[in-house]
Amino acid sequence: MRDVVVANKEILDFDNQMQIQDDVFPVLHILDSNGEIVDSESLQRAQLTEEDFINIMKRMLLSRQLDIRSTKLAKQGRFGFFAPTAGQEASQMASSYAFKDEDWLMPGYRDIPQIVVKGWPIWKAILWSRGHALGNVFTTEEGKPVNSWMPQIIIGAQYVEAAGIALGMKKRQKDAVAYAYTGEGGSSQGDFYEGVNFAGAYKANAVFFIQNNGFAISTPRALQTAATHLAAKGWAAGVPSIVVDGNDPIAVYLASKEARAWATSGKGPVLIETLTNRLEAHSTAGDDPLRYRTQADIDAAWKKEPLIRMRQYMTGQGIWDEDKETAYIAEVNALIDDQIKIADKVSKQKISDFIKNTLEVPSYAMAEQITKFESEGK
Ligand SMILES: Cc1ncc(C[n+]2csc(CCOP(=O)(O)OP(=O)(O)O)c2C)c(N)n1
Repeated sequence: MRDVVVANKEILDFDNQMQIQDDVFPVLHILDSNGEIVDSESLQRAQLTEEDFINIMKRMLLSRQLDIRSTKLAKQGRFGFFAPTAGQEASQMASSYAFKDEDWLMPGYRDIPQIVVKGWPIWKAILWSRGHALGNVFTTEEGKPVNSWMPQIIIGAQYVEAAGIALGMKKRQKDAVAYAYTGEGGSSQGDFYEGVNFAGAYKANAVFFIQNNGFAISTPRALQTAATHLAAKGWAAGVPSIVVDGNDPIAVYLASKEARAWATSGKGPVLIETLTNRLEAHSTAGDDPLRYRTQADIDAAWKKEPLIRMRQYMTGQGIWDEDKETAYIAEVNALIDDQIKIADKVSKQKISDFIKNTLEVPSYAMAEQITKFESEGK
């Protein structure tokens, strides 16, 4: 038995406790920013085949191209809402690669690429950005359901939704999970804590991601929470929680895969904090990052972005090269061109339809508005 006097001293040593928090949340990383493997045992554990590597690389490139094209369309006024994703490709694409069609994705507004790789056509994503009702139909081109909730705009709310769906899966003994993404800002919302706590209490099949990209719009992490490790917020709910290098696709994939296995085995949820960086503006609606961060900070972050290291590693392994990348980027851009045409051909949503789509049974005031707009042909 420990000397109670020493233990009491430790308990009251607040500085020491802060240090302990640092020590218990080391960062999982496997592929460093130079494209070198720093932990070959974990690489083996990930069991990624050559095909998997190529698929993850392609998904990350698809996401980057969607980001570039969406930003351009937004500047031309041809897009609606867009939250840039550059820098978060490993955090979003390597994580979602670990999940299956039957798993339910609970995305935030920045998580459009995860829905697209689940089979949601890009033209629907474009319509969603424009606020068109058809953009909220989560089916593939062939009409098969895509297990994704609509991107959540209310920060953190998807955690509560995920907890409920995950409990349903647990009760029905499904071999599936609900996986939800929020940002580090979202991890300060009430819904976040309630969702993780509920899922933890019921040992529900959930995997929660906090994409710590450094900023909640213009507010840096250190100003919006004193928690240096957001994963600690999962510990408070008794949930295994880890911090992962969010620019390392292999580490993110391994963490996600193991979290899914844990959650489907009946042991309850897992929380993963991915350390990443939002390389662009918060959204294309007028945010200027240079008002709250320096160009030098942004330039340094671009050097650590996930595509560079994945490209270097795969090229060294002889499974990727410049020609393959150029050809794939051309293929993706041709696809995006087609998808933009499809989206542009869809007739504009009438104001009356917009109101009709808000509630299944319109309120009295809404019914009045629908009649008014319809009478004006709008
Ligand atoms: C409940 C709620 N409060 C405030 C907002 C306004 N808002 C939109 S984005 C955002 C910042 C979110 O930051 P973070 O969770 O870190 O995600 P990121 O945008 O960096 O991906 C805020 C406060 C909102 N959408 N919902």
